[in-house]
Amino acid sequence: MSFSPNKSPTKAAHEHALLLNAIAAGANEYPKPEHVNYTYGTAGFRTLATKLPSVLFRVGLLAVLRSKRLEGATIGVMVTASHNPEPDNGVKLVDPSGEMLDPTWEAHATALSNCPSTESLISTFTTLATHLRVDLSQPANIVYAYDTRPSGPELIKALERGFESFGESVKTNNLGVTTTPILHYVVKATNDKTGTYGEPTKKGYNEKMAKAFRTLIGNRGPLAPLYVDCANGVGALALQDFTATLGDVLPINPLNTSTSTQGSLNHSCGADFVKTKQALPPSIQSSGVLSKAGTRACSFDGDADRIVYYYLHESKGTFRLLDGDKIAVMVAMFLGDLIVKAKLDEEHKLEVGVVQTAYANGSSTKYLTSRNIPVSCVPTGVKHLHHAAQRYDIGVYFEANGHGTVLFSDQAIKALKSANPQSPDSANAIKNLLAFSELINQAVGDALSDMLLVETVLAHRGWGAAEWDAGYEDLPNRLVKVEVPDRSIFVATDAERKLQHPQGLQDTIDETVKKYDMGRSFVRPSGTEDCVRVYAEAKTATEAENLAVAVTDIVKFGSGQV
Ligand code: G16
Repeated sequence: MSFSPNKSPTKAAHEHALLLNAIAAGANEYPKPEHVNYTYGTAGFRTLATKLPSVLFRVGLLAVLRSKRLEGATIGVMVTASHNPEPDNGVKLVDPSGEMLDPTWEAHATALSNCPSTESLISTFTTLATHLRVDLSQPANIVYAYDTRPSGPELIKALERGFESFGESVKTNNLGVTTTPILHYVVKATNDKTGTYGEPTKKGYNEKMAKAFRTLIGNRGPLAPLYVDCANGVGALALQDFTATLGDVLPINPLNTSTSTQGSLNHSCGADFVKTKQALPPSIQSSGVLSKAGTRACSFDGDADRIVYYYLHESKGTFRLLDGDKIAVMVAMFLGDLIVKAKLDEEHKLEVGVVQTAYANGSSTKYLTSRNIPVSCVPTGVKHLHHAAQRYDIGVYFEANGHGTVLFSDQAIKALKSANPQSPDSANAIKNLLAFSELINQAVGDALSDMLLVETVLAHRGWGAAEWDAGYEDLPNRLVKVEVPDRSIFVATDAERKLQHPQGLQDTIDETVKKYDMGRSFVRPSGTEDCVRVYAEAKTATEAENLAVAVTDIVKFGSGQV
């Protein structure tokens, strides 16, 4: 297909025809594979990398449309499949504030990706540009990055081909191989009109984190050494850069850093492995590094936006997990205490709230609510948690899987900056709260920033991992991935705590749950993997296991497998 630029009567029409020709040429180079249906899921598109080149080209087009629609504001594109295995890859868009793409645009991404031919892509693109009132003559600015997956560079070429269709109106900044949270940071910092968020570079990120951490640690350092499982992913590279900036306040021993060993990414290591298996990565188990009493370790996931901590019980030697719930509880309690110490005036009083998902362990929710900390429950996906957390003065959000952060509202920052300290103690608390707002990534969950947050709170409390763990005891739980022929028949509602479809399945689940002491279970389709997830918790490990098995059978029955 071709458009005729020379016959076009105006300069704009001429340029439009050139653009459509360029898009058509790119679309011919990156045709959509047949029989694949793409969905912009929990964290963008995610599937086997071999199925993604056409999607990347089309996401390139959409990123430019979004930036032009927002008068040239910088949009981010991250190529990663985070916790998924190495043959998968994925892509997601980042809005100018550093947050996930506006959900109303997800449908446009899905529509473009599923156009079966070059003609339908041109037609959908043109309709979108008109309906969304995009002025194509506006400039566009894009910053993009990718993780260490071997498929990354080829997919980046397809993405760039999308940008290039628009000629010189698009300015791009390729950050290269970097973590998802650093990309979010750079997007936010680039668009920050006040110029106070930080320099929009990797160096700016490292310096901002290191400065806030040093302020908060004060003369408490050097801290006890920490082992960090980098999931053989990009977190290993980011950690190396960061420690070079930080110096020896926090001695870090990186583990699982083989970013170029084929097949090693997320394989038997990383945050998702540890959380799902509730066990040490075998490499850490066999190294014996955790056997010395009081030693703590943490695991990042493949793109370093999640973190979980763990240690071995001093006398029993058993594995003890300190997951996203444990982080949220410790951090919310600590920030709450700091607010009390800050002694702010009545009209500047600040409230800490916590946002969780259905995966949050029942014990964590009970612990928070019994201490009058407001807790809200939202569907899985950082985009949902982030928005809910923005409703609090200080909103702590964490998924149990270790994905989360703490948001300080503009009012909270203003209140802290304008506060009149009543004593040296209150001045110190105010100073520390402001330093936390610098240390914690305000755009998205960030393993490195969260690690520094945890280390700071432990240092201030004078705690080791065991003291942190002592707050409450998790209810035993099990998370199961169930492969079904078509996960789209499973539709969840009520913050994903209930199944709406297939009809009748929820009643059967409810009947089953009743048979278990303190039982709770829910089922939802994954938005990142081709499976349905079953979560079960109960009073004992055996009951949690049995409940998970029973609900898994119900899911298999509902999907027509038995
Ligand atoms: C992504 C999302 C998380 C979500 C996880 C699993 O994490 O950002 O919010 O919890 O997927 O989602 P699902 O259960 O729908 O597959 P990541 O670390 O893979 O980007």
